[in-house]
Amino acid sequence: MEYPHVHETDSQVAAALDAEVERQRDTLSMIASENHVSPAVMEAQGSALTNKYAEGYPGERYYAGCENADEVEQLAIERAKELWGAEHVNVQPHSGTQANQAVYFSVLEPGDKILSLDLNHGGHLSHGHKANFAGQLYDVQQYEVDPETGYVDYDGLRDHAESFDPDIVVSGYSAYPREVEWERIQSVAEAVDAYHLSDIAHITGLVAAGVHQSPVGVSDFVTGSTHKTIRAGRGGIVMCGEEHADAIDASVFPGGQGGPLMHNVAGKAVGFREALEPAFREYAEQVVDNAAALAESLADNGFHVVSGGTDTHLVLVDLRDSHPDISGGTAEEALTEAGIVLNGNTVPGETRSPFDPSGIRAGTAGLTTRGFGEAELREVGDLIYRVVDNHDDESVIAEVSDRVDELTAAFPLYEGDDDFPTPE
Ligand code: DSN
Repeated sequence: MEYPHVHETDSQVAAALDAEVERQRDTLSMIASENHVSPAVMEAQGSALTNKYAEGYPGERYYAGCENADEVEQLAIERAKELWGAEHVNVQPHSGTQANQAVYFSVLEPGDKILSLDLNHGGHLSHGHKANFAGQLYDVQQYEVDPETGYVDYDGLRDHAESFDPDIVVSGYSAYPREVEWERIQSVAEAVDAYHLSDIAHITGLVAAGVHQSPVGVSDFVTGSTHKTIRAGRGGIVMCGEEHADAIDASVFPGGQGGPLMHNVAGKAVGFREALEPAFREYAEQVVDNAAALAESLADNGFHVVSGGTDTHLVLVDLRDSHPDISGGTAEEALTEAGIVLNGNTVPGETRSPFDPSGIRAGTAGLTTRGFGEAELREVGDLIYRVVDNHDDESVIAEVSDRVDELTAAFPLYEGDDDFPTPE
């Protein structure tokens, strides 16, 4: 992965771009929201479509010269419909948060009520945290996971919905390791005459591959991001039934955004094309098997794994039982030094600040893209425990770092065409 023209024009940015390729190659990328897209997706994202303004939708643009933008956006839409089975798809949101914004703007008025999962229990900022526009514009109350099991407290959610009478119920999460019972939450939303938004940002790829149940056709709105487990170009997506199509489109543009980022829409189209290949289903299954192996290894080592395991691509560890004196931030720092990149994360019943929380969250989408299997993930679980348990011992960190070097060398990234097979 080389940037000869950037080198010619701007040596400072070129150096940082090169360093980023090296960083991704030489470390274990385990931030649960990240992945490594294919060179084809990268090329599309770096294409001439970055120059094009295309406000509007295919066939109905406000500017001339949109015939190629139309082609690309239409392909992205059709492929998304095939992947997720949605009646209507909007591929223009710049991110998952913008996708959620489009849904809120389409059916809520300021002051309306949102019922969503608490951020500390696995929710997302855009589900109504007070630091986000959603928490500032709307009246938000939050449900929680069961403190004993770590699973969504579905009965508590029903009681809460009956007392709060929300206008929209939000399901789908950012740090929740279990499959979501979409239909159960839909029945709660119906019982209180609320809309239901399912945000599958983290699990778009697992749902597309059929590895997880789909909320499409169950919930009123399904949003997602397109660069996590689905491994396409960066951005967001909204899916809904035909009855909401016009409102969603108007809410994305002109309601919430200006010109679409057509180069990213091209990256989405190419990534969706890749995800339609049978190999993608194998990839998604391996992501989940790898996460289960990681969870088992972390638990066997002595960590408290929230909910006792995982059904998804991610594992959440609450450090308070095994390492009460170590924060997620301290663990994150020591692990980064060893070449294992994940994030400190809040946990259910959080007692520390979100800036230095009590847990760590790790995902397997990126390592699975590199070719890691369950044996490697079990070893990575051992390495994570060793580093956290010896977070201030430089010799242990150096030893783990050497092993990370061996693992990354055995599973190369962005080095040759074999890393990312071309679809037939
Ligand atoms: N920042 C993403 C995550 O890590 O979950 C979501 O926006």
